[in-house]
Amino acid sequence: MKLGLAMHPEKWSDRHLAMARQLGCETVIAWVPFGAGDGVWHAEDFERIFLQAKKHGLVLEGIENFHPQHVDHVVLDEPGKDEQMANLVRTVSNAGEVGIKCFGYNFSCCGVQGYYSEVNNGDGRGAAAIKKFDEDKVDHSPLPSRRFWFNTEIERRSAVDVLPPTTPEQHWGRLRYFLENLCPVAEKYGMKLCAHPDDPPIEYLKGTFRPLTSVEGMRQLLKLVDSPANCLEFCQGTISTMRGVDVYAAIEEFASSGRIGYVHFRNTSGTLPRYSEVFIDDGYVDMKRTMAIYAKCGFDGTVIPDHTPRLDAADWWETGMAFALGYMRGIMPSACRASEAHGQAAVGEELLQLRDADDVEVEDRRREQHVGAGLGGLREVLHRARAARGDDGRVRDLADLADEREVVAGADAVRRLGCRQDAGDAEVVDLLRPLDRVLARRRAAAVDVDLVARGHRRVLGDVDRHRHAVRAERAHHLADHLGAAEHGGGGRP
Ligand SMILES: [Mn+2]
Repeated sequence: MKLGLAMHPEKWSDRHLAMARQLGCETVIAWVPFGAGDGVWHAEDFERIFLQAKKHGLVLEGIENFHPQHVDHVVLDEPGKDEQMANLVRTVSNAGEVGIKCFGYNFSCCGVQGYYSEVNNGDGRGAAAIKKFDEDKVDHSPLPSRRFWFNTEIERRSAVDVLPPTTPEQHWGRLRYFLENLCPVAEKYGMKLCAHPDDPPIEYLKGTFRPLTSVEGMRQLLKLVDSPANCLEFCQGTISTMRGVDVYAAIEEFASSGRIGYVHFRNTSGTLPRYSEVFIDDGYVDMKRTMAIYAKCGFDGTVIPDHTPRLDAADWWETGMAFALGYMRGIMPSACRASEAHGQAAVGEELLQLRDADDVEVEDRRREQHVGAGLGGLREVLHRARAARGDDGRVRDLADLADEREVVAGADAVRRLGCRQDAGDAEVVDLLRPLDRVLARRRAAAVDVDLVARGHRRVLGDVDRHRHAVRAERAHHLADHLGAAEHGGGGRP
């Protein structure tokens, strides 16, 4: 699991990125990072912020939300939706090119509405201002067309029209159209398209149907289009306000399914019909218990703080995020804090180095893939090691922790090997020794041998392929050399 921070474009800065790393974050999520532009977000833009995050030791793990002007015709089923859809495919593909792993979205006509008291109410702890919701106080009058999604003012939309009502059939149909077009391209890049549940989770708001207001709705979404890219932006805060929800069971179900892209980690005072968004340690949900469930289920994505009450601080957002991140870091089982993310960060770094090099060749690209697959195998081993832990996330057996470290060391070794053209056979064997040790220990303990062996075999297979490539290259050089000598040249061509 990785600790991360989401940043709105006005907060995206070197200073805040440095702050995120200092507070223990390993990843960062960029919230609607760019303007509407020409209707597409481009790879150069994604790359620019990816590199900026990297400069601070952070991986840009995800983008949260499309620009409202890139998606409004699709969500509202209006003329121009096909052109928008084609552009969305390009945007997702461009993000995939840069290696961004999650793309969050909120497929909602009117977004977040109905919170009646956000500032200066003093109803939170120590008279902090908090967001409050009461179903009886919601204004259901239709929303001006201009204020599509999240209260965003869209100039080019009509100032006089209102958003028409929608039925469940209409809305699910639009969502299917959206996912059927986007999932294939996201899948190609191993990217997860992550749906945020409808906040507040009431079925109809301002006449428009909202599909993701219950656990059943989220299940239905995942069944709507059968693709590993069809995932959730698991807003624990919103989910914990759903009517009659068992938030712990919901986490267990979705985290086990592998369909959570990343988590919004937030607490609330209760469920519908009325609740408030209290401090992370002040709500009805046992946050430590929820964190342990993600860990137990092998969730290895990013967990970010979500909203914060307004504190009496020079910068309430910064202070609120720092408080939540410290709390989250404190309750995150230590064994699943860093290791894997470091591996991923390192791989990301290599990709960048390779891309930056002038002479990136096909063989380099192929080697990247092999190393990536090898790391996939190691991750599987790590998951199993973690699954052997207790519900409280504590390591049951010290040997597990030792194994984990060795697997990480093995991953590093394989990664280094991937960077080196000239690694010899002896060196390869040497580099894989940590994995052999894990395998031997697991065999002795008769635990998960098959799985560890499978991961191990995958790594060996990758290394083998790499070795053949190196050998072939050497043979080629040698032949060239001999050929040159035979013809009296003596030197290398
Ligand atoms: Mn959220």
